[in-house]
Amino acid sequence: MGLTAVLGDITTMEVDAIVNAANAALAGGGGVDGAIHSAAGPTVLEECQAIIANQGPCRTGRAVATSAGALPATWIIHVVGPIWTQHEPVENSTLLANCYSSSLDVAAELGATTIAFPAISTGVYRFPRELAAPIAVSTVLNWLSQNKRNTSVDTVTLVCFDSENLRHCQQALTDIA
Ligand code: AR6
Repeated sequence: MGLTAVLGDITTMEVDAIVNAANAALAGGGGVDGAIHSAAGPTVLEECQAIIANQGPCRTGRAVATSAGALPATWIIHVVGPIWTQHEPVENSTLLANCYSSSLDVAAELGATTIAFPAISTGVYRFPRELAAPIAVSTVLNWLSQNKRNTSVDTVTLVCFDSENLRHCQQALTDIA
């Protein structure tokens, strides 16, 4: 069981499930969401639209799964991060932590062993990166230690798209792990 941080493009990760930093409408967009949909192909957006038609918009911090289309992964877990300017700092932290724990809950329901996360909310949604990284690291480590006896999830990778996010994640791993 373990948590690591790497520099890379999440669309290329050969893991069971990758997490997408989506919006409430699961409508696709820019950033990692755009990269995932364009690499996965149109079937994933169709599945997203079916989920929205069935349940309405996704609440912040909640995760849903689709297949992964043309990606090497088997599943995409779509989760909506907090928009930094819409909440107080404490609520932002709770909502971001919920993104990581609810995605891991969904991964466990799917029976996924390996899961990769992007740095949720640290792009367009403007969550400060130095605050987001320790929340990601501590939430994943807590979830793994609380669920180690009864989960398929074994290996979690934080995929950083730039060296600044990687530095924050490595610092958080050093401080917390
Ligand atoms: N692999 C890994 N990380 C990536 C990749 C990639 N291919 N591309 C970007 N990132 P953002 P958010 C990093 O804006 O802040 C979308 O339009 C990026 O460097 O993608 O949660 C959605 O539709 C950043 O650190 O997501 C929503 O409307 C991180 O991914 C909205 O943006 C997150 O940046 C969500 O905003």
